[in-house]
Amino acid sequence: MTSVNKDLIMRAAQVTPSIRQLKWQEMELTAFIHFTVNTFTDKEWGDGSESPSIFNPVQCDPRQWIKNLKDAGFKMTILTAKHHDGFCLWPSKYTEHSIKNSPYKNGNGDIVREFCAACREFDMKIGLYLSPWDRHEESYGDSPRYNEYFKNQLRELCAYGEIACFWFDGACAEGPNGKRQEYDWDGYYALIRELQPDAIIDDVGPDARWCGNEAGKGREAEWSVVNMNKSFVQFNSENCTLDTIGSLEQLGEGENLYWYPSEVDTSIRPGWFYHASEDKKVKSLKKLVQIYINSVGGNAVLLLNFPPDKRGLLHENDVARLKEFREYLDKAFEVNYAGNAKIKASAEKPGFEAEKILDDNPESYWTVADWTETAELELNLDTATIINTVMLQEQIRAGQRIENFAIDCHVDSLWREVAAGKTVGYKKIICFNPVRADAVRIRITGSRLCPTLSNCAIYNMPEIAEDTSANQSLDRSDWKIISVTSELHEYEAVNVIKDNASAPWTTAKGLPQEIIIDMGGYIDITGFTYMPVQNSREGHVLDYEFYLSNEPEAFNAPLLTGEFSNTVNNPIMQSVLFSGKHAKGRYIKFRILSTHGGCDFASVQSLGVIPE
Ligand code: FUL
Repeated sequence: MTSVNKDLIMRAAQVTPSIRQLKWQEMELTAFIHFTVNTFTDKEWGDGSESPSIFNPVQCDPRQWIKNLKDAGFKMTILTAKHHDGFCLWPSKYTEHSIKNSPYKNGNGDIVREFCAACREFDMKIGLYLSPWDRHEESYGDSPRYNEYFKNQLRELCAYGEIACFWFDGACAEGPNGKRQEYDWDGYYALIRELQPDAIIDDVGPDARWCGNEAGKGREAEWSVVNMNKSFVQFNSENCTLDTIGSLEQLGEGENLYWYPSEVDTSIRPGWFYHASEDKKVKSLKKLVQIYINSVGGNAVLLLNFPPDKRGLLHENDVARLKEFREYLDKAFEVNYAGNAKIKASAEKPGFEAEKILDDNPESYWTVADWTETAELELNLDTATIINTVMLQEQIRAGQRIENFAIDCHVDSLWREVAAGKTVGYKKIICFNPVRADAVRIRITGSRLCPTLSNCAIYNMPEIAEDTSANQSLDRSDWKIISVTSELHEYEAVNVIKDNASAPWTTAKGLPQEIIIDMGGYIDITGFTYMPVQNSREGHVLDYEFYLSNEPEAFNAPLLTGEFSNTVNNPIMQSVLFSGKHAKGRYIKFRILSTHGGCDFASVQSLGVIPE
C-alpha cells in the first residue's frame, strides 16, 4: 500500500457522524406517506393542472396512519406536504393550489397540522417532504422568484413545531423545452439549520444520501464515508447510483471526506401513491423482510412508504402486512443465542474488552491494539443450537472501518465458514443456511485502521414461505410485430413481446418512434402495460400514445395519451387502464413522443395488454 493510500485510509477511518446523523441512524425504521391529488387521479406524478376540488378524502385519519406505524416500530414518518404537482396539504398563504380550495373539511382542513398532532400523540418523529420540482407554481423556472416562494413555504412548515426531517427530492422531468430552475439549495439548507437546527436534511441534502434505487436494495459494501468533492445535488445525481460509493476508488484524493450515510426508500406497493389496482400487489412478508435485512441490516436506514387511499386511510391490506412484519421481526429477534456466550478474542485493547459487545451500552465497544487490521472473536454457546443469522454492529462513533469479514460455525467439532461479507457499519445482518453450532467465530479479515464491534447477536430467523400470489403473465405467443419505425441490431422490436430483459427494443436516434403489433386475434381489453428497461436509466418513455384497431393500417385517434412518471428511479411495470371502459381490437400501436431526460432514443422492455 502506498503512503498516500495509507494516509487516506487513516483519515477515512476516523470520519464520524454528527449527533444528528447518529440519532437518525439509530431510528433504523422510518416511514413515508405519499398523499396528494394523485391519490384521486390514479397517477404517480401530477402535472399541476389538477383542480383542488378533486381532493376529498372523506375519512382522512392521520391518527390511523401513525398509530399503525408506531405499533410496527417506525420511529419517524415523512409526509408529502407538497409533491411535484404543487398541491399543498396545508393552507399555504403563498398559493391557491392547496387544501384550502378543496372540499376537504370545506376548505378548512390542514393535513400537515393533523399529521403533526397525530405524530406528537403517538411519539413519532415528524418529517416533511417538500418537492422542489413544482409543475403548478407559475414562478417555477424564474429562479429567484421561485426560490423565494419555496423558502416562504419552508418557513411555513418550520412553524409546525419540532420537525425531525426535511426531505428534498431530486426528481425533475422537464424536457428540453421545459422550465429550468436554479435551486438555491444552500439557501434552503441554511434556513432549515436556522429554524430547525436538529432536523435531518436528506435525499438531496447534507445529512443522508439516496441509496440509488427505489427497489429496496442496498449495496454489498455500503460505506458511510464518501469524498464529497462536489455539491450535494451533483453528488446525488452522479454518484448515488454507483456501486463504488465510499470505496478507495471513490475516495480518490480524499479532499473532503464526509459522513454521508445511505437511506433506502421504497414503497410497500409498486407505486408511491395509492392505486386500487395495486391492492393485491402489497409486497409480501418475505420481500419486506429481505428489504429490512438489506437496508437496516446493510448499514442504511429504511424509509418505507405507505400510501393512504381515497378515503384517507391506510388500506386494510397494507395494515395487515404491517402487523405481520412487526410480529415476524419480534419473533425473529426474540432469542439472542449470543446472550450468554463465553467470549474469546484474538486481542483486546485495555478498557475495550470483548465482553463489551454483549452489554446493553451502545457506547461501549471492543477493539484491538492500534495499527491492527485483523481480529478474531469466538463466541461459545452453552449447547449446540440451530442458528442462521449473525448481527454485528461497528462502533460508528469511532468511524466505519471493517472492510471484510467471515463467519465460521463450529459444527460437529469442525469449523465451517458459513458466510463472508464486506462492510459492517452501523448494523449488518448476515443470513446463512441453518446449522447446529456450539460456537461461532467472527473473523475480521480487513479493516481501515483497528476494527471495532459494539454489538453482536446470534439468531435463528424463522423461514418464510414463498409468496405464491404472484401475477399470472399474459400469453403473447401468438403476437407478431407488424412494423416498427426503427430498431437496433440485437435490440429488435420483437423483444417487447418476448420480455427479453437483456436486449430490450431500442430505437435509432430521433423521436417519435412507433411499433405496431398484431395480437393474433380480437381481444377485449381494459388497458395496456409497459415495462421500462431495467438496467439502464436511458430511453425511458415519457409521453406516449396508445391505439387499438381492427386493421393493421387503420388506426384512428389514440385511445390513450399520457406520461409515464418516475420510471427511471422506479422501473416497475406500468399498467394504464381506459378509465373503467374496455375496447376490442386486434392491432395495437404504441407511439413514443418523448423520453425521460430528453434522451434522443427510446428503449422498451415489454408491452402487453390487460384483458377484460
Ligand atoms: C421520487 C419521486 O419522483 C417519486 O414520486 C417519490 O416521491 C419518490 C420518493 O421520489 O424521486
